Amino acid sequence: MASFSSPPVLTEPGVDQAIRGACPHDCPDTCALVTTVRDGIAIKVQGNPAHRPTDGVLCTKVSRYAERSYHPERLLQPLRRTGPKGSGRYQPVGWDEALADIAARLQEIAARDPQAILPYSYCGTMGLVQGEGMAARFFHKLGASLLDRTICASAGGEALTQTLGGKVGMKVEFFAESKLIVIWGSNSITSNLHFWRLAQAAKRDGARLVCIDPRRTETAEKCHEHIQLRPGTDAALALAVMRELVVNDWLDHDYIGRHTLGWEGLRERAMLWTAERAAQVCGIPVQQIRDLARDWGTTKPAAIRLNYGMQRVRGGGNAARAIACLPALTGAWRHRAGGLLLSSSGMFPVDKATLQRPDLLAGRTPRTINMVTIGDDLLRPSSPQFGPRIEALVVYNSNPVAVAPESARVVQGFAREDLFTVVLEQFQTDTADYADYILPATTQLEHWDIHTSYGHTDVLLNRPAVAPLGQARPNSAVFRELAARMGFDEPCFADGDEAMCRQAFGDRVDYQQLLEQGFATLQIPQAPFAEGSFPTPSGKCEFFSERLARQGMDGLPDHVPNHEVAGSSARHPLAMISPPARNFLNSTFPNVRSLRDIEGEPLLEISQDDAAARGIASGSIVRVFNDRGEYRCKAMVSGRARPGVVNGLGIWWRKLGLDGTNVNQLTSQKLTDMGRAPVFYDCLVEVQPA
Ligand SMILES: Nc1nc2c(c(=O)[nH]1)N[C@H]1C(S)=C(S)[C@@H](COP(=O)(O)OP(=O)(O)OC[C@H]3O[C@@H](n4cnc5c(=O)[nH]c(N)nc54)[C@H](O)[C@@H]3O)O[C@H]1N2
Ligand SMILES: Nc1nc2c(c(=O)[nH]1)N[C@H]1C(S)=C(S)[C@@H](COP(=O)(O)OP(=O)(O)OC[C@H]3O[C@@H](n4cnc5c(=O)[nH]c(N)nc54)[C@H](O)[C@@H]3O)O[C@H]1N2
Ligand code: SF4
Ligand SMILES: [Mo]
Repeated sequence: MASFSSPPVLTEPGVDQAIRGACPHDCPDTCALVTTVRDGIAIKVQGNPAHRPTDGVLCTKVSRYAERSYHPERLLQPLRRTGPKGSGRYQPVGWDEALADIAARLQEIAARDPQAILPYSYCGTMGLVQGEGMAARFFHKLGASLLDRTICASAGGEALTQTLGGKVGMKVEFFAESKLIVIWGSNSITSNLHFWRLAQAAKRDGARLVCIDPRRTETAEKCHEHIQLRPGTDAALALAVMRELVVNDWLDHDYIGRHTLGWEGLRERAMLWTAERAAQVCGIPVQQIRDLARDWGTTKPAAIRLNYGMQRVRGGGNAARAIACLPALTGAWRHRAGGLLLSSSGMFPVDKATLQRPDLLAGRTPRTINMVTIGDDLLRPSSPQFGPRIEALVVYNSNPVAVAPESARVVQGFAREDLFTVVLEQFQTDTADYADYILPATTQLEHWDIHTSYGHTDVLLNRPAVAPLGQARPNSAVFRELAARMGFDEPCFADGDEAMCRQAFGDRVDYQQLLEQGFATLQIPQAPFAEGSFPTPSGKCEFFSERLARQGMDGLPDHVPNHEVAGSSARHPLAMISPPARNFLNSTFPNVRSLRDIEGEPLLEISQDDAAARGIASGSIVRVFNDRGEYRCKAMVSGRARPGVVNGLGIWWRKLGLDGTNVNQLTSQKLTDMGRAPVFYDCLVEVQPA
């Protein structure tokens, strides 16, 4: 297995060596790491002080990355199932035997119809090589079903693309110079820590911070103003702000005239949203809306840090579109410290064609399965509309049994005895418990990779710091081996991991610089849209989207109510949101003892009023339920919860929960208005003492 990684440089006994790397996690900060290695063992993982966005600081979770990598429960050898699916009973098996059997099983299914095979992956690592690199080449050549990777960001991503032309926005460092920062749908202290440090710098310089969030988060608490709206009502708020901008003439007419499209229509739409009407829908004081509009209309430079928390509801796409219109209305983009940032990932010139080789499909057009509806899709029989029943699933970089919505259906699907499931994992997760084969994966300390970011604009290189633990192998190595066993002989299947790191950007990024300092900064103008030049078809900020209209959708943003509107069900009167816990990264880390100890146990935050009405005391066990399922956890009566809304902090492993479930037992497989994304925060429940 020499091909997957040039081994880490050996050091003299007792001498420390520092290896530069990149945090692999699905976090906008994409920190640059420095791992200290002594005698072949990683002894600490720290932030690289030379990398400005990281500034030498890591979050608590990744400061414990060595603890996670050397965890006694790391999977270190391939395993074959011996008990019933879900039982978690396995016996060790050799790599050769496992790979030979897997290749034979996949080949047999592919001979009938390769679309019966489905890859299932997300962002366990954000690396371009261990993510959709060699894996994509393999599944393209195989002709497997394609996976629509929508579970996180596709509603907001699509909204941004329709409005601004792509996942583009402000350069994050200039938030430090803003005079007004609106943190919209984000708990920065938890999930975007390095942005929070910039916001703090701005605050010290006199900036006003406003947070828009149904939960009173630690971030909301530290802002000057907290607008605690009902989940799924952000578009109503944005439209009412627009109306105030119009009636008070806080508009930049010159910018609107030269750099936007569809203002007449949007203006008309906004005029329907009086502050009073929006206040009713959002459940907030009228004055807060007026104040937000005044702040936005009269402060320069003003910036919005939008984040994905606000788009996990039915109208998430429309809401992100409405908010993305606000900077153009006031000409905020003119200043480098003004505008908006949701994601910067569209600014990276990744050579996907070389990395993922979609040409290996050779004219075939496999069906696409939406990862959000994996529960239903695993249970679907063959049909002319759906195509063949899913017979094999290869899971890597993801834990769908814990993270996908409506877990009861997901579990039922994974439990199918006739489904052949392979899971590449570092730990025996809820998903791994349903695998026929579990293949041990390396961690970021053990493999090469290269990274973009969705919160800054630097490319990062990750060198292996230590040799793979036990028999663990990188994802790339597994797919390379499977390709060889299945007779795929294109030269790209022989590319090594470091070679793939070089291919990811070709000569568009200075690889020498990556080797030398671990990161390379993209050359991007400081205020990219000061003179318009949006990457939309019109080159303007598209308030009206011709492309949406052509798809039969509303060309203008509007408020689209939740699927499950609070108050619409007497049996399930409470809205539930399930944002991430500070010390986990989605479902990664609940098994790291020191972090689990900080989080404690699965909790449901409930307001004083809602708890009293139900006879629920803080610390007691509650039953949270709706028609999709039931979940037990501890209640915490808390000022963090808005009356009418409960917060079920995620994402615990099901097997660590009180009754072997987690919060996704309650969420639905319904989709957003745009981007075919999940609606984790659009979910009605009732809560009772257990
Ligand atoms: N520590 C930690 N960091 C993480 C993660 C993690 O699990 N733990 N997850 C990572 C991932 S995958 C992602 S996608 C990013 C997510 O990054 P963010 O989108 O910033 O995610 P959250 O911190 O969940 O912030 C979402 C906030 O949105 C609020 N919210 C819920 N519904 C609504 C709504 O309808 N409107 C508004 N305005 N707000 C709403 C929630 O209460 C929550 O405070 O974070 C990443 N970083
Ligand atoms: N209720 C609710 N559900 C949610 C969310 C929510 O806010 N509320 N958030 C959603 C969001 S934003 C997201 S992004 C998804 C996240 O869903 P996932 O991307 O599935 O994220 P994780 O749960 O962190 O699972 C990643 C797994 O990949 C593994 N892994 C890490 N690195 C490697 C590697 O190099 N190789 C292999 N083979 N495996 C590796 C980790 O051990 C981990 O088990 O969850 C979604 N689910
Ligand atoms: S999870 Fe985020 S904040 Fe923590 S080290 Fe990784 S990139 Fe940095
Ligand atoms: Mo995410």
